[in-house]
Amino acid sequence: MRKARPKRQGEAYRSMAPSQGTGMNSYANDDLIAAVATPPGKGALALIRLSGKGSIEAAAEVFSRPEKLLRSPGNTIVHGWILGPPAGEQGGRLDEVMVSVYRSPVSYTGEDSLEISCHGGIASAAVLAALRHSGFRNALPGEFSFRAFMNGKMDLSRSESVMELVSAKTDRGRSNAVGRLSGVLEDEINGIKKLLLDVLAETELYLDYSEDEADAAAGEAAGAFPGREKAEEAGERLQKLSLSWQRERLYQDGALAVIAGLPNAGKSSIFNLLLGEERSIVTEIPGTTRDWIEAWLSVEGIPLRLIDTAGLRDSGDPAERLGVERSRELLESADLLIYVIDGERGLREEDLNFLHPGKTTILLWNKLDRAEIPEDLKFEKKVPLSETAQVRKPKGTPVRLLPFSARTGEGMTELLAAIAGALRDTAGEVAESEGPGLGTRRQKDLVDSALASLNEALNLAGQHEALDLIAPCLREAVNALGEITGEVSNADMLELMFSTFCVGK
Ligand SMILES: Nc1nc2c(ncn2[C@@H]2O[C@H](COP(=O)(O)OP(=O)(O)OP(=O)(O)O)[C@@H](O)[C@H]2O)c(=O)[nH]1
Ligand SMILES: [Mg+2]
Repeated sequence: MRKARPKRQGEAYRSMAPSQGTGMNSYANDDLIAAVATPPGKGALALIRLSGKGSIEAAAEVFSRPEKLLRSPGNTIVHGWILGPPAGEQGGRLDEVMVSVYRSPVSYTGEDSLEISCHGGIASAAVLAALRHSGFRNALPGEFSFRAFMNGKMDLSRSESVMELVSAKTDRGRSNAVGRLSGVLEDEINGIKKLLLDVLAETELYLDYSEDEADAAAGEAAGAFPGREKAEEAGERLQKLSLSWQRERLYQDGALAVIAGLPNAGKSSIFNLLLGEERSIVTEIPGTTRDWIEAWLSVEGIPLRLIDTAGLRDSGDPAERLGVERSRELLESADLLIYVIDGERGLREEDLNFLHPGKTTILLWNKLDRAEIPEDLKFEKKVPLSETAQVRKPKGTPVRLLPFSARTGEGMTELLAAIAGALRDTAGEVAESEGPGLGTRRQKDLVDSALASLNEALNLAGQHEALDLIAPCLREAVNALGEITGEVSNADMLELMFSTFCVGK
């Protein structure tokens, strides 16, 4: 278990000017809050979360065994019924529940809290209504996590990872978020900050000398910037963190891959094979697919939005023409193009017209079971198209030609590896590098801002500028890092951040 930070951040927050909309339900108040934390709809069980000073007493008012609840120590569970007005034939019983009791400060929010396990669907709505009657208001999105942050239970980077965790699309995305939740990023940021604070302390030591001494010190340190090595190490670590964002984003948000090609090439067959189900209609008639069809899948932990499109050709049929138009639009926005060649018919001039220079492309030679790749087309992976296919395409289009058969499944392993490889390449060389990574755009912007300030400090030092010019840059870098963990924060930023969370979190 990590130790909670001793400082109660809420005090500082509350003393700040409140944000404009100090509406009744501002985050910065001590109301009793309640929310259903499980998804809405029919379900065997639902979980209602409650928090706030006095929440156990307020919940006891609608509980069948109030004394038992009031006497319960923290981290215990009490069985009973939620009672609701108006008392009906069942003696006002609304639902049979199990109530977990947490006592401050040992709870997620740091406040007295409860979790009510009730029945799902309309039962949970009735329980929530009864709780509102006894003084709870509906929690705002992310309000439980907001209170956890305010009460020093976790830093901002870990609060953000809670949201990343519940939105993760693949196991890899989940595992990256869990790393941040367990404090990997917080530790790295604090480590870098410690280096910079050391440098700053040394710098300020020189500044604190009287003028004469300062001259002497400056003479001694001529050309030398105290703590340069530490500053450079901090710079390298910040750079690594900044680069990690592309990798993390790939695993969080995923990428768009579009399967395109001439009619009848086997696009829908390949789409179905990748999904492992017969989602898209396959026939031997060219022009079968009209509307594009999409599905999500995980390729080596990368969430991939895969789209099957209408075969590209000029058609007199208005519906097919519209389908082809959509295919072209999708092709434009794709991160990756999986272009399918009908091996039986060979590579045609039309195929080459549809290949996008500059677009990362995997070229599939499909129907390998019927036709081998002709000798003159056997070009190596990643060879610029223009050199091999003798067409007027700008050089540099990375094309990988893979032999494939949707009928036999040959080439499937290679295709999956090529998709993951191509996407990692586009996410930058560092995609596979290990170490802590950034989880949000906010963190990335702050790391970049810290890096810019630090580089400025190093530049000034390189030009032998006075230390009192360098010190403010270092301080700015330290402040930017403090914003990542939430040590330095402002009310509007916090409300904006937590409002993107889901209700009940
Ligand atoms: N022998 C063989 N036939 C294939 C292969 N892949 C697809 N086919 C056949 O080719 C025909 C067209 O396949 P589809 O997957 O519908 O092709 P498509 O590219 O989606 O076609 P449109 O939607 O019309 O653009 C079907 O009869 C498939 O069974 C393959 O690898 N080998
Ligand atoms: Mg099709």
